[in-house]
Amino acid sequence: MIRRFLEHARRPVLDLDGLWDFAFLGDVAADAVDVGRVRFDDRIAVPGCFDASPRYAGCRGLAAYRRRVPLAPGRRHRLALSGVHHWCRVFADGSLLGEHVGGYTVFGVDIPPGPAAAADLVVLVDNRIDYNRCPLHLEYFDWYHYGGIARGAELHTLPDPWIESLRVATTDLAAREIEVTLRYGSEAGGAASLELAIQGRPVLRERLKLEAGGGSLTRRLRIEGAEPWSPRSPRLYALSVSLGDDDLVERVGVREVRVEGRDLLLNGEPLRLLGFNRHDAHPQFGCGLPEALLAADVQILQDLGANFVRGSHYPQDPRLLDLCDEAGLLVWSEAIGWQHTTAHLADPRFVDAQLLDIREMIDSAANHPSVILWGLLNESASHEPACRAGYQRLIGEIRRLDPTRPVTFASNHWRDDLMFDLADVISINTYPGWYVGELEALPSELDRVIERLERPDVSGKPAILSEIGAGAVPGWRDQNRTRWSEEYQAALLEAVIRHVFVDTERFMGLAIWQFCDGRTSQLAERVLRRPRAFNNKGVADEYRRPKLAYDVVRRMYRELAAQGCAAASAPRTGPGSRDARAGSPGGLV
Ligand code: ADA
Repeated sequence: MIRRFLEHARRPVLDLDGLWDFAFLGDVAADAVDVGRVRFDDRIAVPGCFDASPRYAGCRGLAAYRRRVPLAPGRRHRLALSGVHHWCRVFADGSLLGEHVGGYTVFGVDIPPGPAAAADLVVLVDNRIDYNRCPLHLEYFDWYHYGGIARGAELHTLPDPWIESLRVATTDLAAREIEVTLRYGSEAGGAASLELAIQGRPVLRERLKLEAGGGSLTRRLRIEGAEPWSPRSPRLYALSVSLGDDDLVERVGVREVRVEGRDLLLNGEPLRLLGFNRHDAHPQFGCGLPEALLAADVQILQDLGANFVRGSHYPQDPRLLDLCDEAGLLVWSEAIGWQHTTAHLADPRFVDAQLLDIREMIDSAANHPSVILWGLLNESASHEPACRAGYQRLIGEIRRLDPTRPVTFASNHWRDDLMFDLADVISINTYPGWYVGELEALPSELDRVIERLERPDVSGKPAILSEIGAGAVPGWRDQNRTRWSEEYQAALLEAVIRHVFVDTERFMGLAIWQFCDGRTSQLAERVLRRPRAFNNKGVADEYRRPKLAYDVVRRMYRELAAQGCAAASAPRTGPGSRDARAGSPGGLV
């Protein structure tokens, strides 16, 4: 399933997770493949990544997935796919239905009404790096690009009319008022009933006249007595919408996020974000993580005392966002990107692919109350005047699609960034004590960043230290406490948290790089700086086994959370929590 709950009680939806017929075709062009003649000689799991399995480890090429599905003759069907990496072409009984560029997002491909009662769905999936065909996944990025149908698949039988999309936003927190915008499809239009219910209780009933070809409608309603959503009380309400014979269930968190001066306010309370950067990655699952692992990652983040996670560096799995909604974990969701250049920002193909990624990210993630920030273009050339038009275009699209959330981008050009005026929140990536300077100089290096944040162009905005950290090869303990040792990483992160949250107060948030280790690119110039061909800056290894730094960060984050910082999550100390075993955390200072 694409979400953690059933989105439809009436619309027929077939969950296509499970084993699909599979064939790895290798270095062939998709145009040269006759999908009706592919010899499917294997089976592979969806969700998942074929190149995370031993048999296809490290393979790059074209792969074919096949699944025979029942159809309702005469009805329109939609194949919903989540996270296909990272280019695909979709067929039904050999007829081309469509193709898609970019992994990490949810998209649909329609099967037009016809007489057939069943069909062979074939998805050609390609994990080769090809800028001309897919400019979003590039080899130099500092993470490994797996291939597959990574996050799930469903087959929807659409009634007429059908619900195309649903957007929910809090419009008046005090009045507990939400705005519901529904886009619908309809072949011929005509009369249809509309009903909205909250927690099963009808709150709106109307008889509508729908436009032929489809349209949209917006309604506002109050959830009387609703408890606002927050990290301490992540209260969700089921909103059921039915239109004609179709329906859709969404979960609503009534909450408001906005910038006020140097604060990021959640329901009027200033936030202090205690967080991590997290990649979707695991050695055995690639970027196609089972729900149980997503749930475990959220539990670990809570155990660490975190209330915030940056989904670096791409749109997040809807199942993870559902888990964050339930846990009260705050999320920075960003479009895919990594150190893009002026050439990329000047290339219409790149900008168009970015616009698609942004649109699909927001369509899929905008209803999640846990998502409090939109980001894009991680560490790209925001110090180059030639990139301004690109930044304006992409940030403008984010604001057009969702004016309710603040926008930011992680800059590694804090000295000479030219785009800070376009962001609501200033986010800085910097690695003193790792890439530059020694650990002893870290506080003074951060003070230079803070001085920059006092300059008039940014002094009135919230600031997040969106990346900082050090590598530690798992298990490497070193009496010399040198770089790559667990001791060095623990000492550096202690210095970071102390300087950011005890010695100074300019940053309202910190996202440590990173939650856990993850495989990176196999490019020689990358690997030579990445022991094991992994990014080793996790406070845990790739199997989520804690390093020395884990308990250091956990103690300090929990202490900060316990100091009652606004809206910080209450770390779960349920049975079996590490507190029960490790004793209460020592003092921060
Ligand atoms: C950058 C980048 C991260 C990662 C990190 C590192 O800040 O945004 O994705 O590559 O550096 O580990 O060096």
